[in-house]
Amino acid sequence: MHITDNMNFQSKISEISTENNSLLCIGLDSDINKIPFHIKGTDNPQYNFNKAIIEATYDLVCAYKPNSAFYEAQGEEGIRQLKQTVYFVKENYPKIPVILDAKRADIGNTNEGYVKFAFDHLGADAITLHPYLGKDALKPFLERRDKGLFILCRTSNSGAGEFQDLEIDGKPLYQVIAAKVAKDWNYNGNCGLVVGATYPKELDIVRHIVGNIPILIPGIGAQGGDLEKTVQAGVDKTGLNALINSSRGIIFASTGVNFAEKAREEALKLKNLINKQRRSK
Ligand code: OMP
Repeated sequence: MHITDNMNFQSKISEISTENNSLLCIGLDSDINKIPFHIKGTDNPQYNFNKAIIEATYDLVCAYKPNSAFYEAQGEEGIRQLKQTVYFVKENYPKIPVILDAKRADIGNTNEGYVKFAFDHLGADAITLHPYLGKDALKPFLERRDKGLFILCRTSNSGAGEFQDLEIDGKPLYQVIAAKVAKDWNYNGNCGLVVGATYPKELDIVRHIVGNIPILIPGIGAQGGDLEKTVQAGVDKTGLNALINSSRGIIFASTGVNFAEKAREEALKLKNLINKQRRSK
């Protein structure tokens, strides 16, 4: 067991964000069809690809976020390589948390199964969750005080407002979720929210509602989110607790043999741009 296994997720994030001076989260969305040809032909292509990306960027990030979809798509081979990836980070860079992006949630006893898979089998430090079934159903997750839970609040997609903007007592649903999570669900200090970088105005509102809880912010890079506005709106008063994710924009910066080097270049560029905005807030 690593020393960091006893720390709660928010402390882990604060520690590594400070140590690496970074709010950058790299999304390990290692689509088998997009990984470089010379890696695709190896025995564990998704793992080998991830390992190279991690070795090239571990000093530039505050977290890694593999999206389960790209591993599930490869069946049991993919799941095995997802687990290998999580353990590679745990064993070599134990201070860096791994967020499993799986967007889970079901009724309570079913969630027990998801909890076991994500945290006990795969070894992830955090997971993304849907809020739709409510606090009671999410108890098996909420009770894991050693893990981080990122609840979807305002997603990055263009149709996000279809439900998330529906008003309840004059307030859009995403704001109701933000307030619920921060004030009611976070009794173990393990909750965070997901807000897309494509909605900086909404991100600003959410940050004001929730104080200093961690916000995972995808949508920079391939989805075209505005970095300057995102950083200004996303960080808390101390300039921390925003995890700004880019997946394709970094990991597929090049498909040549130099892919890891190029990923590092992109990651460094983004990390520095984030810090520049952070300082000017
Ligand atoms: P890129 O667009 O390639 O940077 O990837 C974004 C990643 O963040 C993907 O894994 C998405 O599934 C995920 N994501 C969003 O893009 N939008 C959201 O609102 C929420 C997520 C997420 O939960 O991470």
